[in-house]
Amino acid sequence: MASITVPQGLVLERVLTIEIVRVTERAAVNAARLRGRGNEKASDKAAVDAMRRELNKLPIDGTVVIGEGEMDEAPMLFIGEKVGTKAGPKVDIAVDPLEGTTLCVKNMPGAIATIAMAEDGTLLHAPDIYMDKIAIGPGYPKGVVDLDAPAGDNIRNLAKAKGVKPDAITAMVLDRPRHADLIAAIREAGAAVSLITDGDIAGVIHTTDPQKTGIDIYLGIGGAPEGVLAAAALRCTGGQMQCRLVVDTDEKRARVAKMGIKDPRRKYQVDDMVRGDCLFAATGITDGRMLKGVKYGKNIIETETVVMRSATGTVRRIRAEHRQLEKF
Ligand code: VTB
Repeated sequence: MASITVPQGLVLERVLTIEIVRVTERAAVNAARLRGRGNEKASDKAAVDAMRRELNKLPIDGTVVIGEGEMDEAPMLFIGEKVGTKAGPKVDIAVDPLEGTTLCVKNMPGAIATIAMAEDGTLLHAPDIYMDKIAIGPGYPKGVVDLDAPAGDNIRNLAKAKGVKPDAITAMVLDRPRHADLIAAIREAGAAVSLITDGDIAGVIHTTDPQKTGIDIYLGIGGAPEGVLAAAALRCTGGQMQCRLVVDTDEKRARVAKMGIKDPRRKYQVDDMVRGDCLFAATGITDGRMLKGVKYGKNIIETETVVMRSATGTVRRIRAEHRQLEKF
């Protein structure tokens, strides 16, 4: 019988892949109970409490580096919070227990519960400010798009590399007034714009499978924590992403410095935001393009999760039927 070999010295043991699925499943199920109820605070709290409880059962010595806020605001899962049983590897944790709070409370598509786990000291410590982002999927030559190039050039270069006309390219962008010029420039170049109201982690991940999602490129300004989580997913699947923090006030400059970032204008690539081995998982809360939302039956709860592992590039989709409902 062939034996299973586990690479020696891997900090993120394979078994943690299934363990983080449990974490996002619980957060998603708890948040989904409050779908469509219009209560942002309660929905967030439901996801955060469940995620924290599950994280604290894991055999890891974890530190939250991307969380619900800075310590002085005293939220759960604050940046710097220690999680896990300590009986395991030292890891960095990035969480967004309810990505797309508005989507959840309005019961609109695309709310997810998400987490990334990485080797100790390898995740970018990003403050909760804005970040300018550009992302494309795997299979393109390095540098085919650039955060500092005009949007039209990026669309044309991407189209050329894909072997299509710009009118066959679709760009995903957050629907915000700040993106009016960006959207106009993309359309001017001939490409289609797919607007989302929230949820740019999924937005970036869509670019990794354009054949299925119809999204070739993600562009625009969203949250920096979401940027790091998306980078963790791209580190597993391949693909390119460039980001830069939007540091436009003295207050933000101070927060960036406090996080230990020396150059606030730095252009980050995927490997600068996630430097080591990592795992990424997301469970659907509401139905979305990427994941189905939580379904409640009489004696069953169903969830769908995508989980990725950078060491092997494996992407798994896990549809779970939960029958022991007390655990939620
Ligand atoms: C961004 C985006 C997120 O909220 O943070 C956005 O990255 C907030 O942008 O995915 P606004 O301040 O313009 O609302 C999300 O869409 C959801 O958290």
